[in-house]
Amino acid sequence: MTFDTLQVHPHAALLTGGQAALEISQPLGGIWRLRSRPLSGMNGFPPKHSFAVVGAQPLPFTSERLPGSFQFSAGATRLQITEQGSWQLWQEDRPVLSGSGSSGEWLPGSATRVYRSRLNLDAPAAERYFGLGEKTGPLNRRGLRYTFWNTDTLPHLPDTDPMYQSIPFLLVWSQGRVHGLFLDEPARSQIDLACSDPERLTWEVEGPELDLYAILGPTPQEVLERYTALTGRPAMPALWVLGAHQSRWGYSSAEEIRSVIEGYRRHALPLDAVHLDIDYMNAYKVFTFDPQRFPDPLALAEQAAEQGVRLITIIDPGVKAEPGYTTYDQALSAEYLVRTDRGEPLLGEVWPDPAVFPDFTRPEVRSWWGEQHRPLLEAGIAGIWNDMNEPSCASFHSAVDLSEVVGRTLPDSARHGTRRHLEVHNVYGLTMSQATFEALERLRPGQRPFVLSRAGFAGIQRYSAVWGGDNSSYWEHLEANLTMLLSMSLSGLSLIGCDVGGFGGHSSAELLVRWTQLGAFYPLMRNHSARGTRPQEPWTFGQATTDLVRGALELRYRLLPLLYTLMWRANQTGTPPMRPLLWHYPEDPIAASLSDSFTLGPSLLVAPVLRPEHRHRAVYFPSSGWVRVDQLDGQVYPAGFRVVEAELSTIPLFLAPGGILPLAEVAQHTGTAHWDKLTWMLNPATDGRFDLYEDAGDGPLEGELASLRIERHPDRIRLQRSGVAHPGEQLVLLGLPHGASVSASSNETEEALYIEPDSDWSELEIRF
Ligand code: MIG
Repeated sequence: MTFDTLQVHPHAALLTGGQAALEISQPLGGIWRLRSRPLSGMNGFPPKHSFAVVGAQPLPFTSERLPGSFQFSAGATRLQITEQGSWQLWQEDRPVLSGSGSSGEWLPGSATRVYRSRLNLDAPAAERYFGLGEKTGPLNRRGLRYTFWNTDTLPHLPDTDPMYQSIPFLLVWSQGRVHGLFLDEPARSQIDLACSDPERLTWEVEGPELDLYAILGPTPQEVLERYTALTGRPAMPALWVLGAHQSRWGYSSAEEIRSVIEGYRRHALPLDAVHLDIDYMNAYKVFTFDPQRFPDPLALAEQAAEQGVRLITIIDPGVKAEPGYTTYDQALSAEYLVRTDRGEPLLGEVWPDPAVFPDFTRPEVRSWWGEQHRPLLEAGIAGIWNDMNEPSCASFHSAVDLSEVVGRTLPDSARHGTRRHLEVHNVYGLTMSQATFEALERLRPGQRPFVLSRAGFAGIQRYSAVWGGDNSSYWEHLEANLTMLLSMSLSGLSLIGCDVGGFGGHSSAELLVRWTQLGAFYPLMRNHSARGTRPQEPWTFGQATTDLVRGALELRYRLLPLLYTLMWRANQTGTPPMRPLLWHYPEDPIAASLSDSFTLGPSLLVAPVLRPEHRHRAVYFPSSGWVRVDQLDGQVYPAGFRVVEAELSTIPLFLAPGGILPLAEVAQHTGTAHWDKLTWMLNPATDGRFDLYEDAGDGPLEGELASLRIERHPDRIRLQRSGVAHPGEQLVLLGLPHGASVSASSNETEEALYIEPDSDWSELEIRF
């Protein structure tokens, strides 16, 4: 290829030459977009509908022609494209990426129908690769390759690929600095991260275009802030969503739901939501209840509400093809269904059999689907769980060329309006969640929607929580899921979780305890298990286990002020609550390599026990001065690795120097996000600050902040509070020398200084 022509438009530059065209733009500050496609006629680029990008506000930049190349610059960044088509991007004169893109080649071997486009980047040995959303394998993905093709996979193993979601976003780390690459192509694609060639990163898309966004850092915070400005910030959940959820594939009558709630309350176990899996439906017909087993859903929801519990129903995309069933009849007559390449509605088999599939890529189908939720909301259902939306399809009644079916899904050639399934497969779940989210917003104004989705694409965070699908009750999955969740966090997702206790297989008492302890830090905490496995409600494991699980659930409820604030931060800035150490310590190569611990927010280090019978574990402190908070031991931890104790009753937690941890009282379920009584745990080794976000717990984001500030001097500490006051506050200061004198009532032990200030305090001084 040789680019010979540069056209400069107000917010884009177009390079053309030979058969290729490359459009360059700056859709947001700090983001360069490079869109390649084969040159067709004289007009390079037809308008594109992106399902992922919602936030572009093109910025001006300068374009110049130099000898042998073209140069584009904005602020401290500079992009150079040679006439031969190779790309170089610099930030403050440091190279960020170099490579090239080609588009619209025929894929060898599949001569008739498939295009291929290809990104080709240098992969210097010092680079590490993070992100890619829900993928198995280590946090650093260098040396591996992955496919983006949403797939229903059961069970998943350490190397299972692809999984349910496709988030084609990569975070590239190089000597403590990071940048992001987002490939906005929902068609099937494969990324090779220095696997086939140790010095190359390639990304191949089965489509005619290559639409790449290069997102500058240099910190993870900046990259994710930009990426979520582009693809949307995570929706803010209602507070109850952050409470404990209980689910099981197998709850099959109203009676059983009542007895689960009753079991929770009888054992004084906190609970906010119960999920109704497929068995609540009448013959797997979505938007119906079985009249025998669930005769009065509204009464059930009301009884649950009296116990502070909400109900969530599963909704799958497969619609039973049964004349007389309204949802089917309407979809058929309005032509809302995915079709075969010969034009008839595609008939497959999922839970309903035969089943048809709504085409959620079309806005009119989304609003029609949304309307179907009315009866569920009228029955008091609080949230919707979207499963099987890769979409999963087990077999076909329509005549289908099986060589066109990749995984358990629809054939590549199926039709979504004018698009082929191959082009939009990966956004099926995203658009289904969009339909659901927008319906809940519309039908229940003033309440924040709760949608939980299994499949997803870049942008899913705008609409939906996601969970990691069908894990198993293996210790290995406890650990593997943690790595996966941290990858998801690095990919713009915030409201995430995995099935606590494991979905497939039989959990053991100890595994359930350790999983609940770690799950207390998942933004979405749900115990879920499969039909045919041993029950997984805590009390089925006996009293001792129930007590241990209660401890973990109570910890969860104590953490709610922190979690809620972190979800609000995610909503404002895209910063995820669960952060691998690399987030705050990108310059520390050891911290950047760890995925068996993480921080919840800026300063709470969580070091879960991931192995059976282990009562100790190694913890890495990226700096000195951390203090333990799950149990107070009076120690101040130096930087580096330490082995710490971890009895079965606890999960080791540490607070960074300057760290502030707000804790609520234990509760059986959530109320509002105004915390009457708060305990602030502080590590006043250095200055610090925490802004707590509080509001009604649902509805508009019109909250207020309560701020606490630590000012550290060699011989004294000043604490200041401002904003919302709390009727009952306690301060627990850790890691201090003994013999402090405080201007408020206090109590000192070996491990901590406890202060009870007046309810209207604004400043306190602690002298040594
Ligand atoms: O074919 O609805 O991942 O959470 O319990 C299995 C039954 C379908 C898969 C989901 C799982 C759910 C199950 N579903």
